[in-house]
Amino acid sequence: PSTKPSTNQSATEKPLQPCQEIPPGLVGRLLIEFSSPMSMERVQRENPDVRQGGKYTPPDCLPRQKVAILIPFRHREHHLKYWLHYLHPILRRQKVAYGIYIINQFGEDTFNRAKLLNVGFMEALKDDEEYDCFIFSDVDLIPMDDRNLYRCYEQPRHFAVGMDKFGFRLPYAGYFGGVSGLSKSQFLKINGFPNEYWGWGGEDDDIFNRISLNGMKVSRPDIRIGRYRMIKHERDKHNEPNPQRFTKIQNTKMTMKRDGISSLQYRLVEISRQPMYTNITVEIGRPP
Ligand code: UDH
Repeated sequence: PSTKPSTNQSATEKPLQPCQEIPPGLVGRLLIEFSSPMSMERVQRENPDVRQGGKYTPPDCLPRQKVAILIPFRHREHHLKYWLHYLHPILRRQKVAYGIYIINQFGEDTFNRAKLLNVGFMEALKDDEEYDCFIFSDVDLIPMDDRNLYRCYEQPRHFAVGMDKFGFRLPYAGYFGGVSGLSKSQFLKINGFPNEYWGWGGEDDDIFNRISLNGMKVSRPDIRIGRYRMIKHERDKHNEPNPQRFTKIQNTKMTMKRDGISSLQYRLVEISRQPMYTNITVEIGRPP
């Protein structure tokens, strides 16, 4: 009988050590621009060690967390190429084990960002039950500094603290939009995200309320490090500002127990494993 060496450790090599808390290969501030053309072929060529479905494991150390990165999506292929182009190398330097999931809303009914992210949480865990950290990122937001570490923290994390469109400042103290991250237990503690915010706005404030109402506090990177560039775009069709959002965010305390991951319903249309990401197309219904 032969004892087969594991894939990234031969019989003569030392066992892998846990990855360092602060990865040694980070470069700091990055130049981010969206004027040069981008193609999926180029992204693939530049990231040969990313596995089918957009999965990656550091080859030289044992990662401390397994991170599912979830992107709410519809008709933004152009943005996705830039996102993958910039993020794969950053995440590799950050020494995390990760998988990229595009949660693609089927059909042309009103968009629902938070419900798509709930679907992403469920489907990522079905794909790999070892995920213990979930990062929720808009497809048009690119971090400008790789010291902004995409992993989970003691408290729910807000990553996108300094977006260019807000003058690299938080627009208001309770802002939780753009890019955020919760461990599996933090996410379950708040019953996931609301399913009932259709159209643009409010869902991020509802999530912030859920976090506070459950006795947690948002953690953030230093404002000098948490800088982001947003790919400029016009407002999408079928994602108009939701006029109900102002009253809805007053009621989180009442609604969060019944509306969330516990009440989530959807119909899977297709899961397809692409070289640089996993695509999950899902039907999530429409506003009542
Ligand atoms: N998203 C899609 N497709 C859509 C709508 C939203 O993929 O049709 C996703 C995407 O990941 C996006 C995120 O949801 O990054 C958030 O939506 P958004 O980018 O529309 O929200 P944002 O606040 O922009 O960034 C609002 C419209 C601004 C119009 C400005 C015109 N100058």
